[in-house]
Amino acid sequence: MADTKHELDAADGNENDAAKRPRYDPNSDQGNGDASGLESPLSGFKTTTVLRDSAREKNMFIHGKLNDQEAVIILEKTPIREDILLELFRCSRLNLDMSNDIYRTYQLQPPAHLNEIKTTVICPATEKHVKKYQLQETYLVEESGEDYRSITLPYIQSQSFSVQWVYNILDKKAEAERIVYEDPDQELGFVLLPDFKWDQKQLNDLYLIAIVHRRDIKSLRDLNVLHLPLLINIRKKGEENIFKRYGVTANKLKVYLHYQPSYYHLHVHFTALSYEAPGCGVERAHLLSDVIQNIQLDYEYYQSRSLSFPLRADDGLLSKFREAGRL
Ligand code: G7M
Repeated sequence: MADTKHELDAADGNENDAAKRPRYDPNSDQGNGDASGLESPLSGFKTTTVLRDSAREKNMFIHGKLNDQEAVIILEKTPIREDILLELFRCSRLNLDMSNDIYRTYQLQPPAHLNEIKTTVICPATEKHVKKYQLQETYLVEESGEDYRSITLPYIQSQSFSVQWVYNILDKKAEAERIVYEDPDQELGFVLLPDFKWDQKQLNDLYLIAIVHRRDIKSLRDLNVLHLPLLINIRKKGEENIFKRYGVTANKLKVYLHYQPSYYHLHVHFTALSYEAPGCGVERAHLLSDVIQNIQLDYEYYQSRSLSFPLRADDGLLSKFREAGRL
């Protein structure tokens, strides 16, 4: 565990270095900066609407305008870490709320650096981003191989999110300092790095993604026997390197692909086994080990089998399934 702690501290160090850069520019690929001593880059943000919030998950998704551009901001309170407890109890102010017999409740006001809110900014945000974070009714769709070719594929070719952020990672134009491991082989290789949902401060919500170097595989649907070496390589080296860096063994990991994914460039999710990450339910997540075995049993499993997935009420793909009489 000592190693793990060391690595997490090291990761923090990298983030702090990055945070020393002077000014946040919402349009720059670097996209991060330290607000200390400078006007907050978010001070001009004007809220249009709160798309979603959860008291239980302690997060809020907000749509608004940042410097006249459409933006989505995600605010999320992060878990309390054991390693900050000493400082938290020593250095915070305590305001008593109420006292009754042996019971007392307080408002504890920690020093600013122990009271951070993880903040994700998407700017300029497209209408699709806004919809993605809005609370919506969802419907389960069962897509046959033929449905994929005649309905889904033409739709995603015309509509899907840009994967520029993925190419920036592969080309080392963004997040290069966050890469945990890279296998540079252009056929079998991939880049493993923290998902931007993970702040890397604790292991219980560990979340990394492996992004393949190949640019011709959109999703699970494209995978066949020719891709087995790639998938086996990702599983083996992904697990090995997560163990090396974080001390988390393969039997404490959930390794899976989303179908449908949000971004149509093949990537694999590695999360802590006990962490209920968004999108890890049976209606969307496909365990990598199942995917490998299914293809070993039937080389064209993912071209021929029906796959089910949820679609939101306002998703254009749902309308396409309706128009085709498939709902
Ligand atoms: O499988 P699906 O397409 O739904 O998942 C994509 C994953 O990529 C999600 O878990 C996102 O949190 C993650 N992600 C999305 N973006 C835009 C970024 C990014 O810019 N950097 C990193 N590191 N992860 C991202």
